Amino acid sequence: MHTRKNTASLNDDEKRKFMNAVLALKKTIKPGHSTNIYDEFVAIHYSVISRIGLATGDGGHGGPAFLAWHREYILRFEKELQAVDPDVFLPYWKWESGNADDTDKVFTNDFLGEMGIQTSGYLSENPNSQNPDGWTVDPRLDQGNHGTTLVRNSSLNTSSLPASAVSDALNEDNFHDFRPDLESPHGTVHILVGGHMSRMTSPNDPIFFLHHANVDRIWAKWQLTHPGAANYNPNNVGRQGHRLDENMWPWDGGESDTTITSARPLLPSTDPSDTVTPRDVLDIEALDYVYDDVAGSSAWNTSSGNQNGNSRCFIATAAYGSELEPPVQFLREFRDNIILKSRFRNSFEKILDVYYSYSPSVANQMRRHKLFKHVMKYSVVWPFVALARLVAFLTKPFVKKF
Ligand SMILES: [Cu+2]
Repeated sequence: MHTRKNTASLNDDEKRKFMNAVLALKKTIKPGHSTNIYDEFVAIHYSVISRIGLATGDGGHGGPAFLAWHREYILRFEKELQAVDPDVFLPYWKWESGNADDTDKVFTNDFLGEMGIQTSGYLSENPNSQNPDGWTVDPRLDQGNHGTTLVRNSSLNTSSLPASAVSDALNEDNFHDFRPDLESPHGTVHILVGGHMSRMTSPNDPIFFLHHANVDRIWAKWQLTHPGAANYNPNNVGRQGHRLDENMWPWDGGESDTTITSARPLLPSTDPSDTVTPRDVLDIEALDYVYDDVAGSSAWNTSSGNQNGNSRCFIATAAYGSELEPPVQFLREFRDNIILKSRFRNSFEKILDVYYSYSPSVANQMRRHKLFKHVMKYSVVWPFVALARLVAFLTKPFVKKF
């Protein structure tokens, strides 16, 4: 089991190892293959948009399998990175957090490179000390003709990143509403980064994989409260390859073929027995990874143990519908930065243990019964938030923080 972390929390070593593994994939051509491992991934993403055979149309976007297809796709990419260096994992770009740091720390020259044309750093076409071989985009995989030098918009307005759309999506109760509610802001982020990221050949820019790790993380978060097959594609609609038990191209045993002729010669051949359906990828823990702030479904049954404290304001989260809501984030910070750093720490931890043991079931009831949710929100959670704000205000060293 490995953990995918927020990019903003990576240390220099983790960043360097990740970028070096990405460069290794760009340099390595497997025996008998026609292009490097990295560009094979670009070719697959490009090719999924149009298929014939048993399946027609886009097998990975604009339908229920959007999330499942990309989960499998980036997991395979991560496995290739780990074949280069077993310490490497996919970091995620937490673009919905509303915190500029979460974005600014992604676009730096010691990592994925700044915005605009990549003229220095790991992804520059010009060889340099970080990347002696340079980085070029294959013209056959350049939908939109952005050129062989990797390019992005010249700047990224972090305040226009779609934060509230994600909390709205997390509030949805069924997959049929959740999936388009997440796919839409995901597309906005592609466009905001711009350049190569704005087309179906977007994996040309490695930021793609950090962006999609975050999309996958948001799905995993929603799945905490909506687990399993019952919460996938309940109406069972969609093109071939989008339903729960249908194979997803290119892991479909040859049931379909791409119509994207420029990409076809670059595709790796697939083993007919290597098939994957959406059902196969519903549970991230079964796929052997977790996110640093999504403990996995077991968190709801665990009363103690370190699941990473961040996501455990159960009742407040249920009251506000999302843990991204400011009052929930405030309570979390209040707990971590004031109470757990004060001299009351020991007694407060005992209270927390009790809270963690009973609150998931209360939170589940709140999700089921609207009236109960409202009663709890205004009679318990809201007064508690107000009280905590007062304490935070009166606790002098922390006044500025809030
Ligand atoms: Cu995609």
